Amino acid sequence: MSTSIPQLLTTVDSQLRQIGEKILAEERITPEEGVALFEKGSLAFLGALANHVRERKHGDKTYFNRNFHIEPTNVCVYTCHFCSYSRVYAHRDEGWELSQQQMMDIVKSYDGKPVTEVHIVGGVHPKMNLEFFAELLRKIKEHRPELHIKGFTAVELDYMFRKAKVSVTEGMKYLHAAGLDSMPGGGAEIFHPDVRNVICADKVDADGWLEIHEAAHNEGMHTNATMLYGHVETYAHRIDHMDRLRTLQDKTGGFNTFIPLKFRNGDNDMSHVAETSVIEDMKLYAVARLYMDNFPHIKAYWPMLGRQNAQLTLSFGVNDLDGTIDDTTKIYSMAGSEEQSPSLSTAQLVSLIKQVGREPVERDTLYNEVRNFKDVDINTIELDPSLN
Ligand code: V47
Ligand code: SF4
Repeated sequence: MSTSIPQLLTTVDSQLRQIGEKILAEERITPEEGVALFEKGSLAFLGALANHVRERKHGDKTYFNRNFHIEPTNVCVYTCHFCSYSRVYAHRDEGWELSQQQMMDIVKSYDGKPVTEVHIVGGVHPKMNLEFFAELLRKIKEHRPELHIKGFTAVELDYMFRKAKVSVTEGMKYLHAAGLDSMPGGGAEIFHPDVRNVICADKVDADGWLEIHEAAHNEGMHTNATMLYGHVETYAHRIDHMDRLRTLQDKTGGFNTFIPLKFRNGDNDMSHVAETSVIEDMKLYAVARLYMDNFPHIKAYWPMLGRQNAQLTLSFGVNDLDGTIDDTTKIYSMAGSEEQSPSLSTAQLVSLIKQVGREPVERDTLYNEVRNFKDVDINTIELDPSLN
C-alpha cells in the first residue's frame, strides 16, 4: 500500500499533498490541516495514509482482549440527550441497580475462564458512592488478584470525588490503592463547550475530564479516551477534541487508546439526528489515526459498528477491536447499535481479523501480548475448546 502513496499525492491539491508529505515524513499535522483532511480528503486518500501509519506502527497486528463488563446501574443523575441507556433517579424503578453481591456473582461466573480484564462502567447513581466502589474493588482483588480492573469514566469519578469531598488526586490515589488498575475513556463526548452545552450540559466539562485523566496518569495508571461523533458537531469541533487529547498525551504519555464512538440515534432525545454514513465513519477513523500521532492505538468498538464495518476499519487506521464482550453491555444495544446481544467467542474474533488479512493478537489491558494467532488455521479454530 505505501508504495502507491507518492503517486496518490500527485492527484490531490497542493494543501493535501503537503499534508501527505508531512505524514510520510512522520511530522505532526496542525489543527487547520486536520480540518482540511475532513473537508477535502477522499476516502481513498485518507485510507491510504492512515493505513500507512497503522502499518508503520503495528504492521498487521490487530489486538483484542478477553474481557467482561459489569454495569452497576443505569440510574443516572445526568441527562445527556444522546443517551438511550439511563433512567433518571425519579424513575429508578425502570432501571437496574446491582448490589455488591450481584456484581461479585458476575465476577465469580468467570472463574476458571481465561479473561484478563473486567470493565466496570455505568450511570451515575447518587447512592453508589466512593466507599461503595472502593469496597467492590477490594472484594474483586481479594477474589481474583490478577484480574485487571478497568473502571469508571471521568464522569462517574468526578461525581464520586465531589460527593466524598476529596480532591481529584486524593480520590484517584484512594481508588488505585483499593484495586483500580486503569480507566476507560468514556464521558469525553465532544469537549468544545458549544457542543457540550447542547448535548450534555450538566456533567463534568472538558477541563474536569482532562484533569481526572491527568491525575490517573500521574498515579502511573493508563487510560483511554473516546469521542462521540456524528451528531451536531462540526469538523473543527472534532479536531479541537482530538487536539486537547493530543496535548495532554504530550505531557503525560498516559493514554493507551483513542476510541471514536459513532452516535446511534435509537430511542433517545436526539433520535431526529441522522446517523453518519459508513463512508463518514471510515474517514473519521482515518483522520483520527493521522491526527493522534502520539496515541499508540486506535480502537473500533465492534458492538456499536457491527462486525463487517469493524473489519473495514482495519484498513482505515484501526489496530484494535476491543474484546469478547458478553451481553451485559447495554449502552449500545439500547441506542440501536448493530449488535443487539454483543458476544463473540475468541475463535470468532480471531476469524474476523484473519478474514481481512490481519494478524490477530490477544493482549492484556496494557497491550502486553498474551497470544499471537498468526499461525492458527481458522478452519480448525472453532474446534479449539480454549477459544470459545
Ligand atoms: O461516554 C452513550 C457513549 C460512552 C450513546 O475505554 C453512546 O475501552 C453512541 O466510553 N450512541 C461509554 N455512543 C462507553 C465507553 C467505552 C466503550 C468501550 C470501550 C471503552 C474503553 C469505553 O458511550 C459514553 C458515550 O460517549 N454513548 N450513548 C449513543 N446513543
Ligand atoms: Fe448518565 Fe453516562 Fe447516560 Fe450521560 S451518557 S446520562 S452520564 S449514563
